Amino acid sequence: MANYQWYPGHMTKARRMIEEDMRLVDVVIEVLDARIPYASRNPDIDRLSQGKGRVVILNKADLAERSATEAWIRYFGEKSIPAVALDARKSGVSSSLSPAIREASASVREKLRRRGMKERPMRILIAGIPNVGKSTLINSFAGKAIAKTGNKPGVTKGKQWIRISKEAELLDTPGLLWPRFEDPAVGEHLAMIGAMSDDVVDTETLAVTVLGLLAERRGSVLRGRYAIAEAQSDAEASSPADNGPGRIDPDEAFAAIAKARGCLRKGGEADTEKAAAILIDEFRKGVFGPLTIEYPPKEDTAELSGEKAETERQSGQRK
Ligand SMILES: Nc1nc2c(ncn2[C@@H]2O[C@H](COP(=O)(O)OP(=O)(O)O)[C@@H](O)[C@H]2O)c(=O)[nH]1
Ligand SMILES: [Mg+2]
Repeated sequence: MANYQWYPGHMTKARRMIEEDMRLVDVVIEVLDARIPYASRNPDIDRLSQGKGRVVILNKADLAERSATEAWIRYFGEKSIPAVALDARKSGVSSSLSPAIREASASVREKLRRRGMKERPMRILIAGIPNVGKSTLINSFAGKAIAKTGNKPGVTKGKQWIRISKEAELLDTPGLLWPRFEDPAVGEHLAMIGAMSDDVVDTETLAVTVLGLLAERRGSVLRGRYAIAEAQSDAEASSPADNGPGRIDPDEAFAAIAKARGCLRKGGEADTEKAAAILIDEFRKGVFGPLTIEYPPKEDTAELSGEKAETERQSGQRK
């Protein structure tokens, strides 16, 4: 599990290492979490990977909504970055990725040709913020290919390459990137999926956020799972957004979860803190089904169903 905090020294080291690795490669495969492709994206990646072929992987696509992932693929496609949805734990990763890698490396190959250099395998770096599945992806790639090509004296001292096909080899260590810091929604979304150290976020605050998302998007599953009663009155609702049919009072919800799971303190009182932790954990495991937290900016909402368009509006995504 990711357990990191991005204090400045940490980030400086990551930046130095990735800049070093970038010099060695032709193609950068940027791994994102398909549930939060915006929050899991490094803010400096465009600058860092200038002149390189680019591929985006929307990983953990098994935990995201298919239609939203397709919208993200179109979004990156419009920026001329081939994007591929993936479950990095599954087999067949290599064949799902090869067309995108070929597409991304076309201009690099062309450049080599123009300079009169001979054909060689494209060198690839897998990069991303912690916990998006970089190591899993490398293992899936390597599982098939395995043959490490060894050090390349002079050029890539200390670096191991994994030959994945006649045309491509992969740097065996991933490039670690850092997330955005300036946007508080980013921190929240990273915390929701567990891509952030849990000791930098308050469990109950996070659980209220998760509860709000689930109430809005998976209300009946949520109620059914923990036997949470429908809110009787919304007289005490503090904002219009709380007034909808999806409204669930957090205190009542955590009490219900505690009861459903037998979380009691010594005196027999409901342990709502434990209930909050259970909710977060089950959400992260995907027990509420595939759920995308971030949609692409100004995706043509006419294409989405009314419900999804509404969801997009309500969840306050970037315009
Ligand atoms: N559901 C799901 N889990 C994944 C996927 N890829 C990786 N994981 C899990 O995500 C966690 C982090 O993966 P890891 O490869 O260590 O991420 P890294 O920090 O980017 O190297 C591990 O528990 C993986 O099993 C995926 O496509 N789907
Ligand atoms: Mg790793």
